[in-house]
Amino acid sequence: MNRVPLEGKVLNENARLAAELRERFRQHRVLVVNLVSSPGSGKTTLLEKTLETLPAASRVAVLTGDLQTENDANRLKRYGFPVKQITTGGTCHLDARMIEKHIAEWDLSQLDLLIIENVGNLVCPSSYDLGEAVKIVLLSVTEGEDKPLKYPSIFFKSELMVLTKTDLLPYVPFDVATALANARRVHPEMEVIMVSCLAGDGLPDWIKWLEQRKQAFLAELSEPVT
Ligand SMILES: Nc1nc2c(ncn2[C@@H]2O[C@H](COP(=O)(O)OP(=O)(O)OP(=O)(O)O)[C@@H](O)[C@H]2O)c(=O)[nH]1
Ligand SMILES: [Mg+2]
Repeated sequence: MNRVPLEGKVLNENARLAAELRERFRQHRVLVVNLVSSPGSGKTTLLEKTLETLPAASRVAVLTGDLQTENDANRLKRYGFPVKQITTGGTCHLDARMIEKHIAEWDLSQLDLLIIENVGNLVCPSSYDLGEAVKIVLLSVTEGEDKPLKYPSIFFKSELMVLTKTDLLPYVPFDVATALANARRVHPEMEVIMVSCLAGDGLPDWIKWLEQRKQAFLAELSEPVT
């Protein structure tokens, strides 16, 4: 009976904290991106390829969320950048409090980019603001073209859809045009990048997108407040 009011209270508290975090990230000029997808769509693999590609002097850090295990952090730590695992226990999403706690030891003035890999889930992460500037949704070609229509909230809130595992297209009945049309039915301005982390296709486009988004973020910061 108290479920709805309690849920509302939790979300309000999260929104308050996320707004504080967003302000801190803006003050320190750190672009924060929140990667969301179903389990196994290739978030960590895309991050491995990203960290492998970025120059060693890049001021980037990663938080990665899962219910259990340090597996993803261990995969990502190999590239020499600061990485922390957030294990949520049973919770199906990250929240702003978890982000605040796990960045506490980091000096934000030493960072330009913070990438958050959310818990694999297309539903719950959509409701929890983490103070990020950008949400990015990944959809792999093995999941079906209909996912944007079935889980519209996260596709609506994401600026970019990364269509992953394109090397598998010859082996699965997945129609790219239909998937893109579905994503744009939910979010007409959706940007799309197609990547294969296995073959390397599209990875330069992804890195370029991140760089351009960083420049756009810095330009937004220098605009006068109206
Ligand atoms: N064929 C193919 N397989 C891929 C590609 N990217 C990732 N995979 C595989 O997909 C599986 C899941 O990849 P992960 O990167 O662990 O996926 P994730 O989204 O981080 O998974 P969770 O963190 O558990 O939600 C692994 O077996 C990867 O090797 C790709 O581009 N092509
Ligand atoms: Mg992962």
